[in-house]
Amino acid sequence: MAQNISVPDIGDFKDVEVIEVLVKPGDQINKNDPVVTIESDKSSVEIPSPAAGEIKDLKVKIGDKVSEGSVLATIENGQAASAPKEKKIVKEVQTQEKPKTNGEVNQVRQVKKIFAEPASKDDIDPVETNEWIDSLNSVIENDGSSRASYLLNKVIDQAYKSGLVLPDTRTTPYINTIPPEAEIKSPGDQNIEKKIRAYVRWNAAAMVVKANKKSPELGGHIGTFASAATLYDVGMNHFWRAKNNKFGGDLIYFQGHSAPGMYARAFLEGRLTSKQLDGFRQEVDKGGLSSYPHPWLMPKFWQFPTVSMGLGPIMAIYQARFLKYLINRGLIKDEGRKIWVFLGDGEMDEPESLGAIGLAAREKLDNLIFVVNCNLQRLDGPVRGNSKIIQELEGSFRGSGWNVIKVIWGSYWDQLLAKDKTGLLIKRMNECVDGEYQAFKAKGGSYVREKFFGKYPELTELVSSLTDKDIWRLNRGGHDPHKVYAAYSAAMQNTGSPTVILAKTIKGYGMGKTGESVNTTHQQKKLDEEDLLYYRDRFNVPLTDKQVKNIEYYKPSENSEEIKYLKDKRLKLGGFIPERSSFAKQIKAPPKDIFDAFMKSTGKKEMSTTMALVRMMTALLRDKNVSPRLVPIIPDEARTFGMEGFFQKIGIYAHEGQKYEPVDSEQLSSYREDKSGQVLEEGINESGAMSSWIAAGTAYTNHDIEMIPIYIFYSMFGFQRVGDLAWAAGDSQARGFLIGATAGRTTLAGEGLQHQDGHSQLLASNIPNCVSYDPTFAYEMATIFREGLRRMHEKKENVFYYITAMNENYSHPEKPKGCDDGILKGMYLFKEGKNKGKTKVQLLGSGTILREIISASEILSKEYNIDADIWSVTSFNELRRDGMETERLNLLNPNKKPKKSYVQECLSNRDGPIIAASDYTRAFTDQIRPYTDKKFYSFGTDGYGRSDTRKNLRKFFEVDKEHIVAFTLSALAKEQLVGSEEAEKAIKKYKIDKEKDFPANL
Ligand SMILES: Cc1ncc(C[n+]2csc(CCOP(=O)(O)OP(=O)(O)O)c2C)c(N)n1
Ligand SMILES: [Mg+2]
Repeated sequence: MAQNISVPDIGDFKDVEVIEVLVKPGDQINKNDPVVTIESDKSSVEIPSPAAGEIKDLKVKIGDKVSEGSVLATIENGQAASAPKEKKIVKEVQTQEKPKTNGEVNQVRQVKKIFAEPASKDDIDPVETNEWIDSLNSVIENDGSSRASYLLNKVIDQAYKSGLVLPDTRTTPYINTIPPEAEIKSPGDQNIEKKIRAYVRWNAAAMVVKANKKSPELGGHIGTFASAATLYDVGMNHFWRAKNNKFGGDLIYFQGHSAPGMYARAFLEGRLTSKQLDGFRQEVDKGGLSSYPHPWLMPKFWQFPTVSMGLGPIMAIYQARFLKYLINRGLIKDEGRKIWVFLGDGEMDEPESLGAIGLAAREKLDNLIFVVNCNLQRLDGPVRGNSKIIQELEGSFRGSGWNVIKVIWGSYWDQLLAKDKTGLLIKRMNECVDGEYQAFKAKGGSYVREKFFGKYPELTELVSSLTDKDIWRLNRGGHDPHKVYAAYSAAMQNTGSPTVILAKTIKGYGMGKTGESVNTTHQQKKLDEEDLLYYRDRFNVPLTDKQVKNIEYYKPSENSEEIKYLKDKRLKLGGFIPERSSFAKQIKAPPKDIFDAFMKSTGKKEMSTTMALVRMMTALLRDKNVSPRLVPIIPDEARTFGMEGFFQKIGIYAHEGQKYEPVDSEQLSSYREDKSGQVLEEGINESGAMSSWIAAGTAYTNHDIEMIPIYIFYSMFGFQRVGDLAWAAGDSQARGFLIGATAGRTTLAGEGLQHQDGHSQLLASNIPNCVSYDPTFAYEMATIFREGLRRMHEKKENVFYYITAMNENYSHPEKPKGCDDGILKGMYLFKEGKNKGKTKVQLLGSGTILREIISASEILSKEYNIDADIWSVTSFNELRRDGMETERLNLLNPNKKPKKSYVQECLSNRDGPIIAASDYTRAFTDQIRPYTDKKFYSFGTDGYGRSDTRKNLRKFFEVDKEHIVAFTLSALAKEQLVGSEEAEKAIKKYKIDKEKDFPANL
């Protein structure tokens, strides 16, 4: 029996136009297959079939207007009822955790509520105190730790109910989280590992010192890696699994300026030669090693650019989330891969470092492990001289729901802590601040005896049998491979939350007086002979004095136990790290006909380029190759850009699915969260969205799968807000689209100064591998977008695209013949002047201002008998790049016939001066000024934006058609091509206020 397919609840919209009919009579379709696409003035959305079956009658055609209930088609053999959209079943609801008790009634005697009073500091009844502690100990012994925790939780709940002020539980005492008894022991050979570590340390320091002998300009850091060597070594020997044909590989974000340590290890592994080490920081000639991790400069080695502090942590968090996204969408296997992130304690000051830790906990990213190297120092001095960075970070991470593992004290402290029955040692550890801890390691054992242990007679007694040397040897957790191994093991086991390891170390460890734990350590890049000999002795590096003086690297023979051990460890872990590779398959660019619809005129129908783009994305979602790889990323602006149709169609990624029935569940564009959802809805979080975009744009190397991220944002909150991340994206060779929507200083009307973008194109132009466009018409957008897909995802070029999209609705003409090449190169002749007028002008426009240019040309022709050639400039940025390259080539070949830049090719044989205008600052259009001999006048929107109507704004910034006409006449008058009185008349006619100040001053 035939059933109707009708329009479901589409919210407040009525009389919405059908823009695509996707089925015909006789088609067999499945439930939820799209039947038609409808489009309001803001967004387009597909209407899915409520049932499977054969299409019988089509009741609508393109151009028809429909509302809720309108019948679209009939379907036979349909099983489900049509009209009202079925109620969605709430998916992925997790079962409620069962109570652990059998409905136990709280039988505890109720006590009188009291007003909160601070906790007493004195022990007024030590016997009672001991009874409590004994009770706890006996529960732990007899019923286990889980029961003990349960009881404590109950007691704490009761205490809160009674109004007690409880101790601050954000932090735990200043001791290791893992007690010695619970430490998992390393299976490694400590003697060999110690030697390997010594060689890596030596070679890392030597390469920095050698480079600076060549030239002090080269710089480098010794102290950072010196403090982190053990943290890296334990990971390299025991934990980090490389990518190979059986496993996707762990991803390690190395702290930027610890790079010498990674090179030094790669040297021992035989991956780098001593000549390459000699080329540290000399990157201009081939073969040198980059100063910091830069995939752009060492594309087979480094994976993640981390040296701009704060970017590593936020990018890594979104990387971990994206890994789960790929797994949950069924695009890659879950292999238990981990993401390790190495950070400086000073780096944790960056807002980006801590800014996304809430998301990591919320998304239960147990594939993520942060290791913060807490050497207590940054560049100028202590990170937190007056308090303790480890405690501060513990509080922040615990508060956000992370698993925190503190690695503060090394094994030499274990016995002292075991002997400390009264808790006085822990009290002393708790009360000391980092400024003191730093000084302890700079000033030697007797100083520590006096200043640390000496505060309490009991502690002086505790270390009375230790020599000053013994006290000096009391090590910090981050330098103790046993403690580090135990922490890494625990982090690997943890499930349900991300882990942070807070490891206490010494900056410049082993550097002696000149560089250990002193405020100037960070910039220490030279070691004199004495320092070098000290460093060699400290770590027992088998080099002669002469070799030390020559600053030779040390590498034992290939047959030595150290090299065999080190290689064997890496072999067992699947290969070397870091290494960058890609085995991703290309994505075939979609057939031309997907884009054909955009090449035609829209007739009277008006739409914005944003709408055209969203339509293109909707069409791409029907292409079976492209569809699964699209990653639409939106920071809470889907409705602004008319993308709410995606919610239903492809779902919003949510790792827990949707645990609630959305308030708008009856509507077609209902908010649908799904474990396998495709849209990354990032909330109001541009840095996070950009980090997601980078993760998706580099999936081809990090996960061997080519993805197509499309991040759409308010253009003002793009490069300006996250410029450094965009730079890192370029370094990472991310591929994908950035769409600066609601673009243009006067096109986004009514939003004001902080919203109206007049320079994002210029910011984009500074990133060498960012290709940017400011298209006006749908066919330009389609041509550019299609080429972007082809270049990036089919040809695998390491570029990314920035395209500005506007929210101004207007009709779009048909694509003029033969302009594809010009659209992509940056300009093409949109319309030629009729050559009937008395003189001629070349009008160049980009984005929405091209339309003002077109209108101005009509006035010029009709009222002033002036012909204009109209050029649509899709990219002043690309034109400039071509111009610069051509000019350089010509200067280098003075004896050859000069080549023409593309701008010259277009304009040199044309008559009249050039008038160029855009919705960006004049610097944008001015970019091509050097590449033409003609008189060049540029107009733009220099100055702060402000809220008003588009018309008023264009008048204010002097980029409306009237100003363009008047300025053109003036320019022609200057060239003596028209009389100046004509220009004067026009200025009067259009009521242009000559007294008004230059907009940039207002
Ligand atoms: C965004 C940014 N600002 C400043 C710097 C310059 N810088 C490099 S290292 C450093 C100090 C780092 O201290 P910390 O994070 O504690 O690392 P450590 O060397 O102590 O391990 C600074 C300020 C940078 N690399 N990035
Ligand atoms: Mg530090």
